[in-house]
Amino acid sequence: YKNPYYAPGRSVNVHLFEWKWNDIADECERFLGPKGFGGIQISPPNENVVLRTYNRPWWERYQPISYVLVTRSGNEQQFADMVQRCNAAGVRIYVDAVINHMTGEPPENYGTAGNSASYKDWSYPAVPYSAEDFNWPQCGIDGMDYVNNASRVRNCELVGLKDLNQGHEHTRKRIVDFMNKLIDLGVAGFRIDAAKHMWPNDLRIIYDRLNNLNRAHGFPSNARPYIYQEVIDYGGEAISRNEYTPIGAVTEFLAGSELSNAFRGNNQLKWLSSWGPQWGLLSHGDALTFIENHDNERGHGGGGGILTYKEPRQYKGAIAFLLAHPYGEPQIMSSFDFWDSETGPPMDRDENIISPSINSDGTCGNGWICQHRWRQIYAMVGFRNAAGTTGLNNWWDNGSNQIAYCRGGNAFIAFNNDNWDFNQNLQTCLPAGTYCDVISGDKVNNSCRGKMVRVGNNGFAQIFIGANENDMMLAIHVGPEV
Ligand code: ARE
Ligand code: CA
Repeated sequence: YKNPYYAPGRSVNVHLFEWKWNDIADECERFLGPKGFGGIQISPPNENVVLRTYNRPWWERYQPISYVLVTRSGNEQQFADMVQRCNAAGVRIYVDAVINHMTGEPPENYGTAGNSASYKDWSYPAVPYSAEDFNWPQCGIDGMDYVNNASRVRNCELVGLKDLNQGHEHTRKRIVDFMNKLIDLGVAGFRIDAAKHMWPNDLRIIYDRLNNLNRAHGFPSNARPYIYQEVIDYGGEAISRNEYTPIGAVTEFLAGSELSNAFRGNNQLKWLSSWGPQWGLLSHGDALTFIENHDNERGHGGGGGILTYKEPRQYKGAIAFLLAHPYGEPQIMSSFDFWDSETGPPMDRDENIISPSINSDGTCGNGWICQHRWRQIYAMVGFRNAAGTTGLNNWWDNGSNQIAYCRGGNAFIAFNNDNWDFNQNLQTCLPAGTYCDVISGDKVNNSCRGKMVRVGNNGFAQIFIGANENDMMLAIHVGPEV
C-alpha cells in the first residue's frame, strides 16, 4: 500500500482542492501530463451534505450523505472520464476517502445528489446506514481525549460527526464496495481522512479487501492501491502515527512544520543537512510529505505557523527544498484564494463552482491560486524527475542559511536565506556545459530567460543568488527543462 504507482519518470502529487472533474481532465492533458506530475489528490467524490446556511463552505465535502458519485465537482460519468483521461496522460488520481463518519448536526439534511438523511435518527438511506452501523453509546471527542484516551478518539464523534463503526461487518462492506468501485474506475489510491479516528485493525481488514488496481488503466498486475493515512502527530498524544505505518503510508505533518520554521528564518538552513528520519520524521517509504494541507493552510486541523501561498518567497523556498530532497513522497497544494477560513471555492449565483481561467502567462484566474502553475514550483517537479532515484551528495553550506547540494550527477540546487548575497564557486556534479536556471526563467525556443550557469570540466560553477532576488534558490539539472 506504499507504492503510488506513478508512471515512469514522474513524481509529485498535487491536491487540486475543490476542482471539478472536467477541469481536472483538461489540466491533466494540457499541463500536468506534459510537466511530469505524478498524481492528483481530488476532493471527496461522494455525495456530501449541502450547507446553504453556511454559504457552501469547503468543509461540507467532509460530511458524507451517501457514496453516490455526485458532488459539485461532477457526476459519476464525469468522474470516470477524468480518471480515464488523466491516466492516459500519465497522471494518477488519488481519492480523499471520508469513511470515519457521516454528517454533523444539520441545519440541512440533504445532499449533492438529492438524497436526504435524518441525522437525529442515524439514518442515511442512500447508503444505506442505520443506527447499528455507528459507534454507540454516542460521545464526543474533547481536547484531553487526544492526550490520554485513544479509544474515545476512535469511538466518539469528531466535531459532532456521526461516527461509523468500522468493526461492524455491514459498515465495512459498504466502505469496501465504495472504495472498490473507485479502484475499478481506475484510481490509484486513497487519502484516508481522519485515519487517527479509526482502529488500525479495522482499517487493515478494509485495505486487504480492496481490489488490485485496474490493469485496463495501465497498472501492472497485482498492484495494490496507494494508501496514505491522515494522522496528525506532532508528538505527545495517545495515538501515534507508528500504529498506522504497518498498514500503509502516513501523512508526515512534521515535514511542513519544520520546513516552514526553517524557511521563515527560525532555524538555520545548514541543519537541513540531516533532513529526514534524523529529524524525527517517519522513515522514507512511510512518509507522504507536504508543506501545507487544505486544513492548516487556513487554520483548521490544529494548523498554525505553516507557510502558504500568502507568503510566497519563503513558501517557494520550502517547497523547492521538499521537492529537491530525496526524502519522502511529496505532495503540493493547489488552492483557491480566501480570506475567511470557512469560504468554499469560487461559485456563481447558482452555487456552481466556477472553473479556473488560464491567463496568457499560464497562471490561473477566477479566484484560483494554482500553485502548481507557478514556474518555481512546476520547475521543481521537472527537477525531481531529472534527479530520479539518486541520493543526496556534495552538501555545502556557509555555516548559516546558504546551502547547496547535488542529486547524483543529475541535478544541483542552491538556496540563499541569508540577507547577504550567495556567491560561491561550487561543485555542481553536472557534466560541463551551460545550464539554464529553472527557477529564474523558462527556456523559451531554446533561449534561456533565466540565469545561465556555466559548468566547467571539473563540474564547478560560479553560483550567485542575490539577497534581494525574487527567489532564494537556483536549480539546474540535466534533461529537458519541462
Ligand atoms: C464542521 C464545523 C464544526 C462542526 C462540524 C459538524 O467546522 O464546527 O462541529 O462541521 O457539524 C473539516 C473541517 C471541520 C468541519 C468538518 C466537517 O476542518 O471544521 O467541521 O470538515 O465538515 C482533527 C482530526 C483530523 C481532522 C482535523 C480537522 O484528527 O482528522 O481535526 N482533519 C480531517 C480533514 C478535515 C475534515 C475532517 C478530518 C473531518 O482534513 O478537513 O474537517 O472529515 C490536534 C490533533 C488532531 C486534530 C486537531 C484539530 O492537532 O492532533 O488530530 O485534528 O488537533 O482538532
Ligand atoms: Ca471513529
